[in-house]
Amino acid sequence: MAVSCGILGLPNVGKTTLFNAMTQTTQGAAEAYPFTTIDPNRGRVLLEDERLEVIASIMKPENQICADFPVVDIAGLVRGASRGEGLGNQFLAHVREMDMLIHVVRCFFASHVPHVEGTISPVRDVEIIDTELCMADLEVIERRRQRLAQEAKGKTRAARANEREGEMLDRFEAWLDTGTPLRRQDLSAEEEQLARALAMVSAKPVLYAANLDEGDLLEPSDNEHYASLLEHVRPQASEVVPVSAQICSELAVLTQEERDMFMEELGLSREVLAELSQAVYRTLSLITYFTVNEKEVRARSLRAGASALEAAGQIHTDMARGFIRAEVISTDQLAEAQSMTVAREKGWVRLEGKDYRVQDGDILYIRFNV
Ligand SMILES: Nc1nc2c(ncn2[C@@H]2O[C@H](COP(=O)(O)OP(=O)(O)OP(=O)(O)O)[C@@H](O)[C@H]2O)c(=O)[nH]1
Ligand SMILES: [Mg+2]
Repeated sequence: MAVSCGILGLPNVGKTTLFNAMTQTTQGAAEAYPFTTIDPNRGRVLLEDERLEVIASIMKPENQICADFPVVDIAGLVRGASRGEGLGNQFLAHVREMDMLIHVVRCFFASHVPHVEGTISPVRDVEIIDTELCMADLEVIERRRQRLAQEAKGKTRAARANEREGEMLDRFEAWLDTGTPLRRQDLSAEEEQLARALAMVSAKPVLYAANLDEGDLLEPSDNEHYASLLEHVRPQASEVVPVSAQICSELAVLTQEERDMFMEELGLSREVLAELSQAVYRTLSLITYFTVNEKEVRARSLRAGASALEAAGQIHTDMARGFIRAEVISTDQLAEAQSMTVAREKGWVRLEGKDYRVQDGDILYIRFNV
């Protein structure tokens, strides 16, 4: 599934540092001055999954292939961006293309890294960005209204069709005027569709990455800024993941052995980047299923609630066209059986039809005929 995830936030909060960590590269320039990033950095995040190893140990394929998703490190956004301040509209154009946003919020001190607002204050920073997103959407509404009016001129049929959309735009406008992003409203299916069609930036799901000093990573809630951010976000549906972009970017380019040693030195038991990727999947409501043959075991991402037919179409269009049945077993059951033969004897390999809702951790073998 080609879902893309954009990294946004004020300048100098550690967006590029986090991008480098997530993509395990040193591709983006991360410097202690604002607007280091102008053109977006683009990369892919590999989603490590222990279940691949479990399946591989039983099925012995030649290769293991992780699921991955594209991530884009966008230029820093400042107060007034929706009016063209900073990199303004250029920045917002990139946000429009994204399916979700990781909003990096600075909680680290580092006196050598200037903050564009002068002080560390995560809640204020979140509000600045939310305001800019709302203002950008208000502008979209304005332009859309002009367009609808023009289309409808002298045509009663078009005027009537546009009326419904006009009503929805009125509701959006009233909400946005109060400074509340559309993602925090309970939108109807129709409203959600319109927000998506117009690429409303404040409607995109957000995940907060609280960027902490390395010393605070062990006990994030000891950091007062992190605590205030949590409190602020609590009434929203969004998650907050504590990270230290700096440490993660240093860890990301090490070998597994070096990484284990470094983490032990830091007293760190959590795989911070894996937690972040998992939160991305939850935010996008994605699940992981697996396909396996002699050549490879492969993790694939799918929208939660999607059918076996959709999964088949994602693997190959022929598989969807000639779909007969899906053979399904959960990773847990395969692990318990320790072989497909035993699993079959136990009746754990089920035959499912095209409407079967794929579950997280399912191993799918699609039978098809074209
Ligand atoms: N101490 C500390 N410094 C950090 C951390 N993350 C980033 N920095 C530093 O903050 C500065 C800015 O980091 P960048 O990753 O370039 O920030 P950015 O948000 O991409 O900035 P722009 O591209 O200018 O908007 C660099 O000097 C980083 O080394 C962190 O977790 N801890
Ligand atoms: Mg940057």
